[in-house]
Amino acid sequence: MTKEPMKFAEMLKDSPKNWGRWGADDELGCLNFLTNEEVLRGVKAVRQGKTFTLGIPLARPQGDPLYPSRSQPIRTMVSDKGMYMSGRTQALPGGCEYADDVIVMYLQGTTQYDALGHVWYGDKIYNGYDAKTTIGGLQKCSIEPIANKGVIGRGVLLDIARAKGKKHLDANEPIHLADIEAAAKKQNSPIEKHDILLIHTGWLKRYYDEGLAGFFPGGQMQEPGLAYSKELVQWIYEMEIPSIGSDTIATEQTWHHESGTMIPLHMALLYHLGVVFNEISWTHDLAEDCAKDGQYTFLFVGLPLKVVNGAGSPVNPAAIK
Ligand code: UVW
Repeated sequence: MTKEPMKFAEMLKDSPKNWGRWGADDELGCLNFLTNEEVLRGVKAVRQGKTFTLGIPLARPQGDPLYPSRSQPIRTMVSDKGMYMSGRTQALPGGCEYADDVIVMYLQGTTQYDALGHVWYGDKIYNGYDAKTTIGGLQKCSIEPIANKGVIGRGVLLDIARAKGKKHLDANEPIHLADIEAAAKKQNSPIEKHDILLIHTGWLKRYYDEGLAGFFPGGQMQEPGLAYSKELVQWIYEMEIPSIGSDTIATEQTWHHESGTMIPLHMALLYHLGVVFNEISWTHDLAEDCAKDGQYTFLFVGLPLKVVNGAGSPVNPAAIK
């Protein structure tokens, strides 16, 4: 990891910023682009009624794909048949018995949304709020405003793996603007202003097919994904893209080798522009279907939980074609 935490200040000094664009009290960022008209544009993309849920299985006994510093979700039964059999719990009047369980997990520990206050450099978070507002819980730019609004609009799947003729992208493989444009052209699905982008790399399927050896080659996080460039950032800014998701943990190429930084797009897009990141989405089945019927656009519905002061939230997004 870089030893220069402020490298981003220099690297991104001319990068576009949306701070103040929607007022000094904004906590929604580019979700402000998702007006009622944009929801209707998403609804118009529904032509077949096919629904794909994009959440991954949560809290499997053998573990889930996670950012390496995060621990696995723990789900524990607090009421089950055993409680009644052992006489520690009595059935309700009438005979009703029930199962209850508790889960302890990172809010980013499964398919999830990042809050706009999730990442920053220096002393400010998105829209110029003091980074000290994150202490003890996000007083500003938590996941709650995003959850209150919902991420709903026209989605487009960009099957970068298929466009490159691969089952999955390689470790550290960058996705450039030219790759996005080539995939959109190949799929015959031009990207429109305010589209919610969903990037398919095939990387997440490696976790389930090959285990940790394939997913963390050499024990390292080396995900492929969107690669930082001024050109890509400018395009996302001009296209007014509200949200980007993918089937990787970071939604971007983990390492930007040219600058020696990690996750610079979290800074240039989420932190500077307020683009909302959705991560660890199961895009495989959707991608297979899109390749069969040629329909790569859909109504996208992403509804995180209203976690008060939360830095993120689990979600089970839906793509409805
Ligand atoms: C970090 O990269 C720190 O988190 P995430 O990928 O969940 O946004």
